[in-house]
Amino acid sequence: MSNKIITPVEEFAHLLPQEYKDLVAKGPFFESKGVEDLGTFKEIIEEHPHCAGCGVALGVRLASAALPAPEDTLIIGTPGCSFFGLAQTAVNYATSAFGNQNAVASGLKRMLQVRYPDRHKDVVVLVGDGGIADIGLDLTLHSWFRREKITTIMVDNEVYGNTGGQESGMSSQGKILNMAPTGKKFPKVPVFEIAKISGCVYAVRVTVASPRKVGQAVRNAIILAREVGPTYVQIYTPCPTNLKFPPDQTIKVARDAEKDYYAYEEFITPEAEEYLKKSR
Ligand SMILES: Cc1ncc(C[n+]2csc(CCOP(=O)(O)OP(=O)(O)O)c2C)c(N)n1
Ligand code: SF4
Ligand SMILES: [Mg+2]
Repeated sequence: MSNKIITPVEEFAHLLPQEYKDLVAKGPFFESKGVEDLGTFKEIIEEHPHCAGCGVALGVRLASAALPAPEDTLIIGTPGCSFFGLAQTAVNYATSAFGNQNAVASGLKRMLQVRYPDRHKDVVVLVGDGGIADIGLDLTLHSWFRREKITTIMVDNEVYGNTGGQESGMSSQGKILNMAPTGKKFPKVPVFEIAKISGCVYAVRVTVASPRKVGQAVRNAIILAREVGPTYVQIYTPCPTNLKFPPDQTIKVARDAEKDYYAYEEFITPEAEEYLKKSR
């Protein structure tokens, strides 16, 4: 995309809302902005209808701030809470039927490669744990097996938040939820471990309690997906409403998990490591 597309023509500039003008003048387009710059630029997502203290909203905000080229990014969503904020993000966005996101992203990435052979167009799947670990698991895995050059980001709140609290494959064993009253009977689906052996060249497990690490992971993942292969970032984004903790405790819940079963972990292939070094 050229910045001519977003710059208002002089004659009509006065008709545009201030929000839009701010986005053009102070937004992250055509500039190198990241999570560490938050508070100094107009973000592509600034308002959302998520519950107070929503970890998913924070995960989506951090991932959005970390996009290396928002002007050349297409985000693919699917039903789930992440969808609330994403639908209002000032970046190209398409939704898919629940679980189909990686198939839709694969097709669109291929189409963009044909249409823009000389330009990187970043295709990023940004969806919930149910969308990836349950109904979308087969299509996610096959996109990795086929080495599709897309980034998959899971905002893992360990529950179906959007539909009122059913257990997800990513819910912890024993977790009691609104619609799992006797507790979940099996452990978390090991999507992070599966990513490492299914074709991903880079995979990171991280929580919203470490914003800079989230930003670095998302950025690396997107840059590597341009030429090296599929990448995966799994972000723990706890949901106060369904996991039933006070909304001002989200970061504490994530930090506690980081010290326990959600420790930071990075996987990278030698080829990806080499590519990242060259691109710095
Ligand atoms: C094919 C299909 N099945 C079921 C649904 C209903 N549905 C919408 S969102 C959702 C759960 C989403 O859970 P998750 O992916 O974990 O996202 P969260 O809301 O927790 O962020 C379900 C079951 C749907 N929209 N389409
Ligand atoms: S239900 Fe949970 S994940 Fe969904 S918007 Fe509310 S806090 Fe966020
Ligand atoms: Mg969920």
